[in-house]
Amino acid sequence: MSTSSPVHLRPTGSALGATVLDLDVSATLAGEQVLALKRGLLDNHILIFKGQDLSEAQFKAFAQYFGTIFIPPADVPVLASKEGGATPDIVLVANVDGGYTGNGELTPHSDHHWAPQPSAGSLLYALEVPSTGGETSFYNMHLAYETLNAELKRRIDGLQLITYNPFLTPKEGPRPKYRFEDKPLISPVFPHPLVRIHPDSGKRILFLDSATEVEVVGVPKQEGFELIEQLREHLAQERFRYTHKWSVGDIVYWDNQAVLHSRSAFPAEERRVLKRVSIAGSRPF
Ligand SMILES: O=C(O)CCC(=O)C(=O)O
Ligand SMILES: [Fe+2]
Repeated sequence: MSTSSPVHLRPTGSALGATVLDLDVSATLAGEQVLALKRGLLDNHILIFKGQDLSEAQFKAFAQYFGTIFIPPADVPVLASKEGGATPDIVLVANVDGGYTGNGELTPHSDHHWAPQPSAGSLLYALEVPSTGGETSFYNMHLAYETLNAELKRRIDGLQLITYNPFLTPKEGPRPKYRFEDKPLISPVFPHPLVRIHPDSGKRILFLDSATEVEVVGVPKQEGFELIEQLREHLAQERFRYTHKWSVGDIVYWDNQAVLHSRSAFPAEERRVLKRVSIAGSRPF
């Protein structure tokens, strides 16, 4: 049954994010409600829904108000890709039951950054949460861009960045954060602007993560490395961040075109079970 009560948002008070008050997203939503959520996401970059109880079909149906489900090209592996490249619509993000990502820390990243058309957004739905740790932090990358000094903005506007696919590099050993060697390319690479324009809000976004191996196109290696180090130090600041402490029934919907997210570690002997749906995006510009 559709309902047309207005959508109320309560900002987190941090650099980004708002909680959507009293909305059951298992139901068919009214058009005005969906539009209010889409606008709310543009303004706040992440939306938090509390106390949800959804079947997988209901979770997918809710997510699909915001777009079709992300499917990478067969030769661009991502989290949960199977042999041959197929991906599930719903990714089990869990340290149990055959899920992905284990219980360790995850560094700040934007999902599918290395793909030709990275996902526009992702939704995580919490089913089981640990007593401590396993918090997810989100970083406002519009604010991170806007707070750079004018000279640095001028320097990076117009640069292209290659983010190398971490699912095509060896899992063992230290992972480089910048590509110095002219290693043979083991995958198709898709340079994207280091500063992208958000396709819906028009805001400028620093489109760089914290730790994946990257390379600034056409810039000498040492200079590119130092530039990226400087930007990574800048973006990690507390003032750009909101940290979500999960409760069972929470859904967080974030805009991969505007934020990074990271996760703190949690005890291996506790269960943490979330389900994720990612929404298709367009080529960054
Ligand atoms: O486990 C989390 O909190 C986040 C995992 C993650 O990066 C993702 O689901 O995209
Ligand atoms: Fe992620």
